Amino acid sequence: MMRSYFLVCITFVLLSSFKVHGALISFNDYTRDSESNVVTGGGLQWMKWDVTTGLSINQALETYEGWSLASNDQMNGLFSHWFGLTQSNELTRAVKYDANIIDDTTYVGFFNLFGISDNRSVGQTITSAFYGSDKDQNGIYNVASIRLTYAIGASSSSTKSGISQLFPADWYSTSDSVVTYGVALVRDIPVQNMESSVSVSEPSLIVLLGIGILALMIRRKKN
Ligand SMILES: [Ca+2]
Repeated sequence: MMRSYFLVCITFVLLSSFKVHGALISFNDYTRDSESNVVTGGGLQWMKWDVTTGLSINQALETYEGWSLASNDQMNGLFSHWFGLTQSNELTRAVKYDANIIDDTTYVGFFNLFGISDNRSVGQTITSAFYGSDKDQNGIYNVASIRLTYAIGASSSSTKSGISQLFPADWYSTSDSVVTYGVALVRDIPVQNMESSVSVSEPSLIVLLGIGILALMIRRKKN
């Protein structure tokens, strides 16, 4: 009886400590714990784009306290790091088309980290998010979009080609929402973040140790 209770305790502790630590998804200097919606990279944290799918900029900012809309510069930084793209002006549409995409794995890596906001398009893989600084102050913002012209996992390689683009420039208001677009939310990397992955597991370890000692004591008493 005591032994089965002990086993249940151990299992519970082990399960709860595993829940905190999922696998670390890492690509192109960006990382995300598989249990988390937060991507860390380029000196920033990004909310996965599919978390805010269908929300307007206003709704996303209301829902996620402490987060702000990614600026033009921040989105430019992300796109130039991942895809070698820059958009210098709010009103300029930066488009790059790769008829023979060199490296699909970069796209797939991005989707794995940032999620796929568009699960409606068949035969292609798209993720999109609102962002912008509204430098021309007309109340209209931008959307970034990354698209593979085939579905991830598709076996046909003959049609493989990729497009990545920021489009259209200066197009959506803060109350507009699109069922296949997310909102690019960013925040500074929390100071305690570096230590949290270590400190979170400590209480579980202590509990585990305590249970172990308790089990030993019980065993000793029986003997
Ligand atoms: Ca604008």
